[in-house]
Amino acid sequence: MTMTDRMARDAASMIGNDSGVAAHDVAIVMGSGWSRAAEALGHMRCEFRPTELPGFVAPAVAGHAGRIRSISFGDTDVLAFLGRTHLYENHGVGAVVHSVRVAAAAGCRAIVLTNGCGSLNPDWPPGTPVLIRDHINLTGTSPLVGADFVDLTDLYSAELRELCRNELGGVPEGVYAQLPGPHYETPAEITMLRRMGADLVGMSTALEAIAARAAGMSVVGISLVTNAAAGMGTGALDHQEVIDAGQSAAGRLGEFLTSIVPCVATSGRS
Ligand code: 8IG
Repeated sequence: MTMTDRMARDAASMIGNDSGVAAHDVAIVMGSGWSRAAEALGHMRCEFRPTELPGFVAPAVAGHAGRIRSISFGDTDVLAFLGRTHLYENHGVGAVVHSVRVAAAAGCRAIVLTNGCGSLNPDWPPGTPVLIRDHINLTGTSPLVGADFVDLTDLYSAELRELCRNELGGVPEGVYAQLPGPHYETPAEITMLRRMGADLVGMSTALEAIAARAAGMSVVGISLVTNAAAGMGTGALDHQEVIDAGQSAAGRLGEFLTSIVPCVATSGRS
């Protein structure tokens, strides 16, 4: 067992001890704009700061709350990560996927990865939630090392996407491109990404999805469009716009999560 695996196992056992939950069902990672939606999810059993658990690094970005919560939601035991570690923080790809590995060690069979992102589709303005159908990993790296040839053909489970679409009604699906950041794109890069087949662009999620699949979890990805991608909108991109879009969508995103978490949990149990 590697040191990172050991830290994930130790963090998971601390969560298990404090929550009294032997095995959680579903993990949710709350990205930019999503943290307030966690409040809709139900009764909080216990909460940790990242620095209280092995292997987590303290969050650096305004709008990324940085808490780990065990939540009881109906029959479902949810492990919610409010905020994430990004590749651009330079703690390495292991730190980026630590939450995912803790979720797997805590028993989660499925994970919902959320993010805020830029939109390359003029039909999807800020405030639009989009299911991730597939991704393009442009980080140049992988959370896996060695001869770990994980199949990613159906990474964002078609079955779970169908369940979510039925539950949510009319939510669009798109391809998410993960770039390393922390800078946003140039308009020329957005043109390139559109030609590659990307609909959404951001700085997270793809590496976590790969780690989740490698750990045997089902994966659901949901993006909240917080801005038009560079050159697609009217002006410059700024972080406040991202925070504002999340805050005004928080209520809807909360309903969104409460309606899909039971579906995701049920499918994870079978
Ligand atoms: I929120 O437009 C958010 N994150 N790369 N580009 C990239 N990341 C983002 C963007 C965006 N918006």
